[in-house]
Amino acid sequence: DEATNGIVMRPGMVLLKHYIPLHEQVNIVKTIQKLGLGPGGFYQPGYKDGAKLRLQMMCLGLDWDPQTRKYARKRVADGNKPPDLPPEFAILVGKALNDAHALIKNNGDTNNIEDILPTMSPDICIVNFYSTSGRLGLHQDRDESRESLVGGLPVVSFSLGNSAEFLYGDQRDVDKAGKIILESGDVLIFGGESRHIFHGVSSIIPKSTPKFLLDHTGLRPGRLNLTFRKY
Ligand code: AKG
Repeated sequence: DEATNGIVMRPGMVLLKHYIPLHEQVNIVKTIQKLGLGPGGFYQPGYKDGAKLRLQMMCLGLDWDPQTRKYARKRVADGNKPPDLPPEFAILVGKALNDAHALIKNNGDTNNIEDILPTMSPDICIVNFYSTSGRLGLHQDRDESRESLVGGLPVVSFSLGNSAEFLYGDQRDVDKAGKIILESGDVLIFGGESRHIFHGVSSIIPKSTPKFLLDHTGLRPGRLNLTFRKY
């Protein structure tokens, strides 16, 4: 789709701006709100040293545990099974990857598109909710299967609600990191040679949720982020 407003940020890293239509954002938020209140829903996880993450988390498909850094069928903290990944979410991820491929080709890259940004069919998703004081330190996503990581299968991230200042770079160094603003409806993809970038959220921008989304969901002040992956 030529109309997709996207930016190829690095090889394998694509930002699709305002990609998810508002009515679709409403549907996603409502689904997350419903799942988030059920068993396996939102909780505030902690690290091994006892510190709490500055966000609420819910996993879909498989549980990811910040203490062991492993995926499992059940959450260690309470034995709950994570909700299944809604199929309509996976369809949106496939569509975003197709549009990212079109964008890369339009930019004139003649290499095999699957080498630059492999296709990925998600089976897991980590959902984070950041209140306006939420944040997440620079880290790599490297707990998926060996095949997924070695194959450079992308992480596909949906941003909803308040905007966030998002950092990314080759090192765990805030001063050397690039900075972008992720707004509600943006989709960020990092795969191929960008699969192992360090990334994190340095701040949430208050009162930046689109009014339509607030009015139709009653979303609490803050930001929802969904990162889809293939285990
Ligand atoms: C993660 O879940 O691994 C993230 O890095 C989330 C990033 C974000 O909230 O944009």
